Amino acid sequence: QADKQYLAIVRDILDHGYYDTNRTGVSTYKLPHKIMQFDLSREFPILTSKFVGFKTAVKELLWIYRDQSNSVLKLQEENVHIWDEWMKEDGTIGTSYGWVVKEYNQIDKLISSLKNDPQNRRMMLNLWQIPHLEGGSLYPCAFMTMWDVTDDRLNCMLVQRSGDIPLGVPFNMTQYAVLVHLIAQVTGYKPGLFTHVINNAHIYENQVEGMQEQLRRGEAPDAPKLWINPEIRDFYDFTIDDIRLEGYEHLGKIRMEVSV
Ligand code: UFP
Repeated sequence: QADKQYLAIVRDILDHGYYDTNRTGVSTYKLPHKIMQFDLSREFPILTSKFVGFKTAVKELLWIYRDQSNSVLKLQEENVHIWDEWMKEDGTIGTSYGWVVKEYNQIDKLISSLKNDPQNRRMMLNLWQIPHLEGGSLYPCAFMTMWDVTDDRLNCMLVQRSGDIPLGVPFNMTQYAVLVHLIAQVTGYKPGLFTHVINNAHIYENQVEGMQEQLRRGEAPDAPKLWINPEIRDFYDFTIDDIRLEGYEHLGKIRMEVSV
């Protein structure tokens, strides 16, 4: 199911995408407003048509929302190097991501609202804080989640302003699905709908071949399952060892270029 929705977007961009320039200097094929929606009670959204670095994705997620230090060195200690080239002199990525989560106490406010006032319609995590954008190393891509409780289920909509469909999006969809599971567990709800909205969905022209290979592959027969340590009741107690993907069968890596 995850592969089907994802690969439908890939096919649509390759068949009908508009070719245009952008900040990086490498042109893209792009379509506006692509949306995926998953029922987390039925499936965990990770691609099987290629390998996705689940551990790395979850480590980055915990770094942003649990650790909140923005320290690139801390990520490096865990063998994650995705932020290396954006590290500032102080060893952080400035006033972005974890910094804005911490500055506005966003996780505690969300959890408290979900527990005490679940019909509140103002529940969100928002990394797009205009006065602090310039102080950060990179403007956040997946920048906002909005939360809702309906029929004892926790639903979440992720809004991503800019999505590198081959590399960024498989990573982002999986890590935010994990976040919904984590928040659901510590607030006592069952995970519900996860909707992923991508404003500018693009494939860089040097990634087209890799995407065509992935389209030819299809998907693995069995979907993996997410395991979360059921003992954890406090969001800040989660470690990478409490979150595992079981039975992840995939059709192997596909090398594709990243444009920065
Ligand atoms: N990108 C993602 N997801 C992320 C992230 C970056 O898809 O989580 F940090 C991609 C989107 C785009 C580029 O291709 O990185 C960022 O460039 P821009 O700021 O010009 O949108």
